[in-house]
Amino acid sequence: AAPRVNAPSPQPVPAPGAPPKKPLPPLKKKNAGKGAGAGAAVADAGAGAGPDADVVGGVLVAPRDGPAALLDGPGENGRPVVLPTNMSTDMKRLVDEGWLKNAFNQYASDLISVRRKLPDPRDAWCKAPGRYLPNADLPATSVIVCFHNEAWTVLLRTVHSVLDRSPPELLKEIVLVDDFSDMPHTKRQLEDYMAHYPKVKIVRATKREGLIRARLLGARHATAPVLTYLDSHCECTTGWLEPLLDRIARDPHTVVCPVIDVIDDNTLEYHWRDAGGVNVGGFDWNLQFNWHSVPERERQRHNNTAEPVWSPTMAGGLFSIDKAFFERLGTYDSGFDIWGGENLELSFKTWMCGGTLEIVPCSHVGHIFRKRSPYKWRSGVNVLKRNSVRLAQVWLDDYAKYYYQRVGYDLGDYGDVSARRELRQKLGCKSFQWYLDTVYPELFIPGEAVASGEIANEWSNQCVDSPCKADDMHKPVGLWPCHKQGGNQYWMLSKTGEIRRDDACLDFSGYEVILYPCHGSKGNQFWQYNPKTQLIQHGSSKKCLAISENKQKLLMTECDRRKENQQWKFANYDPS
Ligand code: LR7
Ligand code: MN
Repeated sequence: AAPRVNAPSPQPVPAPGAPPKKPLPPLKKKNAGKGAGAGAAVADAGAGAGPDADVVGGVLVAPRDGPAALLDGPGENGRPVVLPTNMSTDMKRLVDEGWLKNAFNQYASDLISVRRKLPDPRDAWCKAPGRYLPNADLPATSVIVCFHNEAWTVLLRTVHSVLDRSPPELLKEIVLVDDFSDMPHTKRQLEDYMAHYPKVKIVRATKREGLIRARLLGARHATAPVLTYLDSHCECTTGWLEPLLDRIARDPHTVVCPVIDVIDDNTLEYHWRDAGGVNVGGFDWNLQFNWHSVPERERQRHNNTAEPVWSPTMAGGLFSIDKAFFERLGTYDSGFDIWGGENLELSFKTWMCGGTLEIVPCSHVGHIFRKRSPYKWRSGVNVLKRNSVRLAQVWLDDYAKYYYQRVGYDLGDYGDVSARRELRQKLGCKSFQWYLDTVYPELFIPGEAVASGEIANEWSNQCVDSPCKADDMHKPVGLWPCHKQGGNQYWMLSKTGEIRRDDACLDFSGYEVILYPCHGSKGNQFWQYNPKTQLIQHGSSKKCLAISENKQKLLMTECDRRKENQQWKFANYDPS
C-alpha cells in the first residue's frame, strides 16, 4: 500500500494563539478528540489535519489528499469559516490575538486543513488538449517563499498547495527563506516538519533582511532554471504551474504572473473571478502599484480572454522568471529594504530591457490580502519612500520629478545608486518615455496638466485635501490646513478640465463635491479655473467651489468673485 504522506502536526510546541480545546459550536468536526493527549487542542484545530487525520508514532498526520470526506471540513473547497458571534471571552481573546499578530484571522486558518481542497477556477480554454508544451519540454522551477513571522498553518498551507498541485517533475524544490522571524514555530518545529518533505529546503537569514534581500538569498540557493516566487500566505490551485512555465519555455524573456485570487482575511474563503474579469497592473505617481481592467488595445490582441495578457507592472509577490534572465537584469536592487518598490523595479526593467511581462489567466493562486502590515519595519526611516526614490533615480529619467513633487521634493538619504545606473547603461535599456508611450499609454502624465499642486483658499488657510484611497471614492472631499508638502493636497487640473490625482477626480452631481473615478467624459467632472478671479467653476451646474462660513466644509454656491470664500490659488498654474 502507498505510504501515508506524513504531515505531522505542529506539536509539541503549540502555535502561538492556538485555539482552545473545545471545538467551536457551529463548526462540525467528525473526529474531534482523535488526536487525544498533550497538545490535542492544537491537533484538533491547530494542525488542520482534517477529519481523516490519524495518529502515527505519537504525532498527528494529515490524510492523503483525496478522500471525499475531507470536503466536510472547515474551509474545504475554499468555503468560508464563520466563527460564532457568541464566543466565550477566552476564545475571543485568541481570535483577537491572531488578528493582532497577523492582520488576518489566524484562528480561522488554524481550523482549516493545511491541505484543504480548492475549487478549480480555470476557464475551459485552459484545459484544451495540447494547450501547453508537454511537461517533458517545460523547465523545472524552484519555488521561493520568503517569510517574516508567518502564521504556522498559513505557511504550511502555502507549502502543501505547491507540493500537492505541482507536477513533481516540474517542481525541483521549495526554498523557504526565513527572514529572521522570532515566532517559536519558525525554529526547530519548522525543520522537524519539513524533514518529511525532501523537496523543501530551509534557508535562514542571520539578520532581518527585508523581503527583497531575502528573495535574493533564496535565489542563491535555487538550482532550477526558473524561479517562482510566492508570498508566504498563498494557496495554489490545480494546474497553476504549467501555464506559467509554458510561457517561459516559449520565450525566456517573458516574466509571468498568475491571476491573484483573494483569500478572505477574515473567513479564509477562496474568491476567484473568471477569465473575463482579469486585471492588469499599473502604478500612480506616488509610485504605488494599482490594478486596472484590461485596456481595449490589449483586448483586441486576443481571441479569448484566457490568453496571457501584457501588463505594465506586476503586484510583486507571485511570479515566475527565467533565472538567467533575472540575473541578466541585475535581479533586484539589493539596496531596497524591508518592503516595496521592487515590484515596479522589476516591471520597468523587464519591459525597458527587452522582456515582456504577462498575466496568465489560466494560472490561479490565492493570496491573503491584508489591511495593514503586521510586522515591524525599521524605526526612524521611511523605508518605502527610500526604495521609491532609488527606483525613480535609476529608472524614471525626467519623469522622476512627478514623484518628487508628490513627496514635496524631500528625497532624504537614499544611498548610492551609481551601480544600478551603470547596470541600466550596460544593458542598453530603453527610456522611461518609451515605456510610457508603448506599454502604459493610459497613465495620466502630470506634465500635461494646466495647473498642479495645492488648491488653497487664503481666507481660511484651508486646502482641498484627500488621501484618494479606494475608501475615499464616492465620499465628500475634505479640507485641511495647507501644509505645502504635496501628498494629500496635491491636485492637477487636466487640459480637459478635470481636477484629479491619479485616477480620482473631483465630481459634483448637485449635492456635495465627492471623489469619483475619472471617466474622461467631462459632465460632473468638468471644472474651469480662472486665475484672475480665482474662481473654480463647475461646468454643468455653473456653481463655484467655496468654503463654508465656519471654514470646515467644501461647498458649491452661486459664483461671486467678491467673496473670499470662493477664491482659490492653484500652486502652479501654467496654461501654456
Ligand atoms: O521584512 C520582511 N521580510 C519578509 O520576508 C517583510 C515581508 N516579508 C515577506 C512576508 O512574509 C510576505 O511573504 O514578504 C512577503 C510580502 O509581504 P506582505 O505579504 O506583508 O506584503 P503584501 O502582500 O502587501 O506585498 C506585496 O507588495 C510587496 C512589496 O512590493 C511584495 O512585492 C509582495 O510580494 C506583494 N504581494 C503580492 O504581490 C500579492 C498580491 C498583493 C497585491 C496587490
Ligand atoms: Mn502578501
